Amino acid sequence: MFFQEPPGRPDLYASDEPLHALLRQRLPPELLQEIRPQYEAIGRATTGELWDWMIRAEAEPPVHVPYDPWGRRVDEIRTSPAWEELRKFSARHGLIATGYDERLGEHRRVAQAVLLYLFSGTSATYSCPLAMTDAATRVLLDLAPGDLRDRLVAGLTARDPDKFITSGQWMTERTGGSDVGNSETIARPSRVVGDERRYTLHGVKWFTSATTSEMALTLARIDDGGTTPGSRGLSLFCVEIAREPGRGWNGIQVNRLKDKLGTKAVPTAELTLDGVEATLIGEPGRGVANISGMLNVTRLHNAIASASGIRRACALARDYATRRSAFGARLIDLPLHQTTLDDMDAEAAAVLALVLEAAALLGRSEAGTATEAERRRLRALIPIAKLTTAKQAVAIASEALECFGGAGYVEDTGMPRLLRDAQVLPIWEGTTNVLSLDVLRAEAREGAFTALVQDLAARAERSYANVSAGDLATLRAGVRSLIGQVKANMARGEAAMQAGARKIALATGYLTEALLLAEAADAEPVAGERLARFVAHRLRGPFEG
Ligand code: MFK
Repeated sequence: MFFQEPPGRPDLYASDEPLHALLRQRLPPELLQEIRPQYEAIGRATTGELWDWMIRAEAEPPVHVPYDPWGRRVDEIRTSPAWEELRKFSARHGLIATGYDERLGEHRRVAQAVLLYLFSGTSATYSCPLAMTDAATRVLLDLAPGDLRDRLVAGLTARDPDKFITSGQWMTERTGGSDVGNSETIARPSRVVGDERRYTLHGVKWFTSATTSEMALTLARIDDGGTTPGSRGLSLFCVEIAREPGRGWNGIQVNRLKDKLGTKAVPTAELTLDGVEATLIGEPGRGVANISGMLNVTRLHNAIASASGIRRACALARDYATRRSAFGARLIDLPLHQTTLDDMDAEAAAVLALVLEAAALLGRSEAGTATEAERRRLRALIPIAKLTTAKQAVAIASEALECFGGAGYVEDTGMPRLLRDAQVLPIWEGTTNVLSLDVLRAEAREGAFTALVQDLAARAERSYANVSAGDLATLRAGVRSLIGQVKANMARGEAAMQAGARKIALATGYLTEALLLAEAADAEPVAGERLARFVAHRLRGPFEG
């Protein structure tokens, strides 16, 4: 009797050749030598404990216990022991700490991005609390009163699992997740403690991710006898969540957990804030501007999660193709299936190249070594990287399921989870359309898109080893066409610019990926083959060769 062999558990570091090449390109040899054992350890864990925790955390989703047996409101959220193991693993491997390790200078964000990239896809979306934890760290370091900063940052960046804490991000209200300016939560002044201005918060937060975190950043409208409407009335607050065992949370009620399409292990809740105490961060009325640093970090994390999910999907599909036979041959030996897998791998490499470029720019910006043009380029690249890679993550997850045939559609193979978990990536942290419009605003405010396109144009004019004349011509034509479309939209006015923003943003994302693959090809012939595949698959129309 025939039984199909399931896919194996590929080591996601050892088997990732494009990553090895990019690491050689991006990190100085001595730093790479120092950090490589961490990458190898996470790669091994993707074949072992991470994989097991991922399965267990998904199988034991969070449970909300509103009352104790005697009727007291306790609002406990119980998560799987595996979720806790993922927290400890994150601390031990410095998944947040590395991004703040000053010793690494401008390389800190690339070094960290690779850790996260290796971890994320096998983490049951523990990448979500990590994204928010990283973002909170950035905001507290940049804006928080000294006492609050000193109290929390050490925990957020701890490598010791006993000291490591995580942060939530409570931004979305019933009024919507994109148009944050309509938020209704009110902040009433309560007291001053040292250098901290404390308020009590009153309102409903409709989506709060990783709700079991020890702290959260949130927005509220200060009411000191009246409130200011719109985003100019919103201020940023830090809630330190005091949970007394068996006695609920101070001033926070959990209305219910969200029943989501995917990310089943992540505790996402609807909360009523009923007088919870919070500390003001930054100037009153600057809440939306003050969360922007946070959004840039979480959006980069989102792109990393996309790259990681894509890579895992490709690795599983390729592994399966070595085990599954049909029409008298292993799938891996069937030319059309081989082409499909190679195209997927080329796209995975392109996405990773884009993610590491954004991480490199963020690292340079934070270390103070970025030029003014690089800072502006980063401002446009982050939303473009987020929106482009998220769309690719959904497409590749879908393709990977198809590579498994019917088994890809059956829950207990674990494959459907790839697609469900990918689908959140274009939605949270700014949808494709919201981010495309963000690029327009970044251009209007600081010429961010111009800086990005100038860089692309300069890259397209270079010559590259291992890149065919035809591919280079396509890239050059792509940049010219992009500039032409932008000019045409501008000439037709604001509505046309908005209507065309998504197409422009995605085209810019794909072109950036392709030009980064060209750069990689300079050092490595096989990257030239990946570029050729990516150009044929993504940049040329269906009737072009
Ligand atoms: C694996 C990864 C996991 C990630 C897990 C995350 C789970 C958490 C789930 C969530 O929290 S999902 C909710 C996420 N929500 C969003 O991402 C919000 C999406 N909406 C936007 O981004 C809108 O564009 C925005 C709310 C910012 C629009 O609001 P406004 O009030 O119309 O903003 P406006 O006027 O454009 O900008 C206000 C200020 O912020 C300006 O500064 P100034 O006042 O100094 O001029 C802007 O320049 C600044 N700003 C806005 N966006 C910025 C920015 N600055 C830098 N970077 C940005 N991205």
